[in-house]
Amino acid sequence: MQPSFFENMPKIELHAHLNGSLKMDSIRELGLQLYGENSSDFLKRIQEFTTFPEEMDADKLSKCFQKFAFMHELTSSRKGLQLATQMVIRDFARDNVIYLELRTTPKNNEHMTRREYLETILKAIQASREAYDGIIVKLLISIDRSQGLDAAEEIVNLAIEMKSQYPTIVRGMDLSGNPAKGHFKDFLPSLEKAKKADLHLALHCAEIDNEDEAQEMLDFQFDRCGHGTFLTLKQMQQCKEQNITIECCLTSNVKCGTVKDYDMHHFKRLHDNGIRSVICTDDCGVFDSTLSQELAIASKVFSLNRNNIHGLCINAIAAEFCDDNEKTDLRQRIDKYFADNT
Ligand code: 6MZ
Repeated sequence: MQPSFFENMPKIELHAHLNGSLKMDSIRELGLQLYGENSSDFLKRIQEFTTFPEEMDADKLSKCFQKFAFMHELTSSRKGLQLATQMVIRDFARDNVIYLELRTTPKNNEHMTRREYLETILKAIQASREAYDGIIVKLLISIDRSQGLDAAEEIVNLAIEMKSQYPTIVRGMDLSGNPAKGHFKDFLPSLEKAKKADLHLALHCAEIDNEDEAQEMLDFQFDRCGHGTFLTLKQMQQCKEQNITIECCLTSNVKCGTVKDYDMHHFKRLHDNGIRSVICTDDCGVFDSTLSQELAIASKVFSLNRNNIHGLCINAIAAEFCDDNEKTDLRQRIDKYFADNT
């Protein structure tokens, strides 16, 4: 299959962090819009943020988290955040993504409260549908495990409130942030509350080797597992039994050093064992990739044929946090593409 097959294919993205999905060109554009004449200092710093050392480094994942500070600076004002959200949606739409679940951690600073942060993004999402060719965008609200429990509690309460105000957009919650920091157990009450309020849960789990924590998470039960890199085979089977879909982010894992190389990626084990997985980008800006490229890599490295790729799309539809009418419509669009491109 040619790269154009993946580029033209209508695609579904289920694991994309808003600030990590700002592409280099969009960062430049945003810098110019925000800082105008004074943007040259800022532009000089761009290069360092998408550069990853080639050699394996045990600390690579932690270093990756330092890169986000750069984007957070750009989106610390309402204007910057609104423009960034629009640009991220635009860039996914340009890659023919027709359904996008964006996730982000609400931040508070001198310009915005966490509520205002979310409202700014929600307005930008509402405006995006017409602007970018009918793309459907949902929002998952993240708890950052490296931050405290008070922040988590405030964020869950906001998520519940925003879900009632924007029921078709706010669909679920995520637990993310540096997996070496914080403990899942501490966030249990907040996540229980989210579950009771019918928010779907897509949680980062087993991104690093911590079998006990992964087990606690699986026993808690949630809808989708971000990464799942270090799940044991038994835990993968548990995902299958519990109908948990695993969001595989190939380039992210390789660049962060949690997977040595593409051909060592756990996607293969999942695929071979019939455990439902999907291909996602994670942070397509930071990792300089696109969903089309990630699917092309998966197809090449794991020898996936057209039916396998179609199967991955069907997995993604099954795992989306949207309503059945939207799923039916997306399924028709994707099936048509495969029928027209035999
Ligand atoms: C865990 C990640 C992540 O929320 O500011 N994030 N959390 N594992 C990953 N693997 C590489 N990549 C990104 O987007 C950036 C934030 O998403 C989380 C981190 O908390 C990061 O600061 P937002 O929009």
